[in-house]
Formats: sequence, structure tokens, C-alpha cells
Amino acid sequence: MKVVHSPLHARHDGGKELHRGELVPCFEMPARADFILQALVREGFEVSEPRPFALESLPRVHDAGFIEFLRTAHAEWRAIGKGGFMLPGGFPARGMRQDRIPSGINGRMGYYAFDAGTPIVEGTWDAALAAAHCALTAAARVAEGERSAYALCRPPGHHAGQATYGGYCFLNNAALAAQYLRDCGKARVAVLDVDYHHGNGTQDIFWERSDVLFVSIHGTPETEYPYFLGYADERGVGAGEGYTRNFPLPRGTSWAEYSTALDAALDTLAGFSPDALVVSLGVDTYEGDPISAFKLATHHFPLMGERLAALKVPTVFVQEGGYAVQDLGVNVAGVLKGFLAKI
Ligand code: 6XA
Ligand code: ZN
Repeated sequence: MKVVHSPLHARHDGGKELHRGELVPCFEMPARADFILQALVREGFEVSEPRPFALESLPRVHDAGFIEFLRTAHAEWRAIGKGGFMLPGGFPARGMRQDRIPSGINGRMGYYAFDAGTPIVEGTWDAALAAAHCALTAAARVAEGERSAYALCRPPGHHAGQATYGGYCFLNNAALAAQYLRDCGKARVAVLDVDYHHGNGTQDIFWERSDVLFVSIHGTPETEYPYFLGYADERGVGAGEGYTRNFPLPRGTSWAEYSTALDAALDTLAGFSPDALVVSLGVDTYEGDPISAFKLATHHFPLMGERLAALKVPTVFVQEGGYAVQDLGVNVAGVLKGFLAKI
């Protein structure tokens, strides 16, 4: 399995986030990707840089105005005399207008953001675009016949919706990979999201579609971020009805309960007979994760990889969350090695 990685990820750095009432340094930091890369190189994985893609590959998934906002946001911020990181201070909540996009940069930031935990810095666009290109390159490799590929995406992507950013995510790398596979002729594409947090953005993007199945196992939104999506009764609408499936689990979930939910998710995936699979691979389900509350141990990650291999579907792995920085590499490598052992 080849690894796709871009050093440009490091351009997204230096922000603070509003975390449980305090402004703290971001948990989503460049060292995350460095530790994963080191572990994968140590394990003998071959690493390459992403291929170039036209900007036109993004509007297949994201709104054009949203893309333009992300591309120019920090330059506009600097143009009003500001520097450093940008965080929004107001959102179009219930009872407010959703149909007017403010022209000022502060209002426009609040229009597109859904939290105050996702700072934009000068290099954010370069890093987010490079991450999207990593995911598209991994998808291209699988479309060209490779059994699997891994995109070391940073910043992550699964919270980014059609026209929203948040949860450290700007462009939805997994959704872009899934759409790319569709555009290459894979008729049925499944996305399995195993990150601790619900992939609200991916769900939003494919909500009304039957050609992309979205399945997610995650901490219940009753108590866990992103709080407002990810319940079991969300199943898609219109043509998409039945093509979204959520498996929310309580804080403290250990491997035994997780494994049962994983079996149910895999049954759902197998029932769809996908031509390709995209795995949103967050390893913040790890017991040592500083912002999450499941209890998976390092030795459980290879078991997850083995189960994914049993689907026997060409698979693109896309990196999402995971903040126990020192242990990220071994946990990610564990999933990939477990997968490779069983194909
Ligand atoms: C709130 C927590 C964001 C969670 C990000 C994540 N600042 N998503 O890991 O998968
Ligand atoms: Zn997460």
C-alpha cells in the first residue's frame, strides 16, 4: 500500500481554538502528520507526493463561493490590518437569516464556519488543498487498479460540509476521494467513518444520494462533538433514504462494544456491494486520546484493519483525527498492517 503525503501540511499551524470555554493551542498540530509519517516509513511503506489536480475537482463536492472564501479568507483578514489566526465570533443560528452572505470578512467567516475551534492561518488554504490532493491521488491509484492506498491528510476533512468548515476541517478529503472514484466509473462507493467524531460534513455532502453510502461509528452527539448530527435515526432523504447509517456509542465504549458496532457497520457495507470503499480513518478512538472518550487499545487497531480487509473491496484510507501525538503512528500503522495481512 502506497502512502501519499505532502510537506505542505505544515503551512497550517500556529492557531488557537476555543476548547470547552478556553482559548488553547490547537490539538490539531503539524507534529501529528510527522509522527504518522515516521512510523509508516519505519514500517517500510513507500511514500510519494500528491499529483496536481485542477481546482475544478473541488466543486464536485463543495460550493464554489465556499471554496473562494477559503482561498482568499486570510488575505482579506490581512487587508483589514489583522494578522495571525482567524476565528469567527457569530453564526447564523435559529431565527437568523441564512440567505444573506455578509460582505465583511468577520461575518462571512461566521457564515461558513460552524465552530470557533477551527482557526484559519496564512497557510491554511495551501495545506488544505494539499490534503485534498493527497486524498485525490490515493483515490486515483485505487481507481487505476491498486488494491489500497493511504492518504496522510492534514488538516483532516470529514467535518467539512458542502459549504461549511469546522472541527479542524476545511475541505472534505474523504468526500473528494469518494466523488473521484464515482467519476472514474465506480458505480457504488461506500464511505466508512471510524473517527471518534461523527463525520457530519460527509453525511451532509451525500445526504440525498444513493450512489454513495455513508456509514459512521462515533461518540454519541448527546455528549460528543459535533453535537448536532450523528444520531441513529438520520438515514438520508429522497433518493438518499437508507444510504446514511449512524452507529453512535456512549463515552467509555471499549473494544467489545465497539467491535459489535463495527460488525453491524460492515454488514451494512457488505449489503451495499460497493465497488470501492473510502475509510475516514481517525484514531481518536484510542484510549489515550486527549479529547475523546472511547477505550480502544493499540492492539485493537490491527483487528480493525483485518475486518476492513474482509470486505474485499478496493480501499482508500484517508487520515482524519487522532491527537495522542506520540501514539498516532503506531495506531495508524496498526490498522494498515492489519488490513494488508488479510488481503
Ligand atoms: C472540537 C473538537 C473537534 C474534533 C475534531 C475531530 N474542537 N474530528 O477530531 O474528527
Ligand atoms: Zn475526530
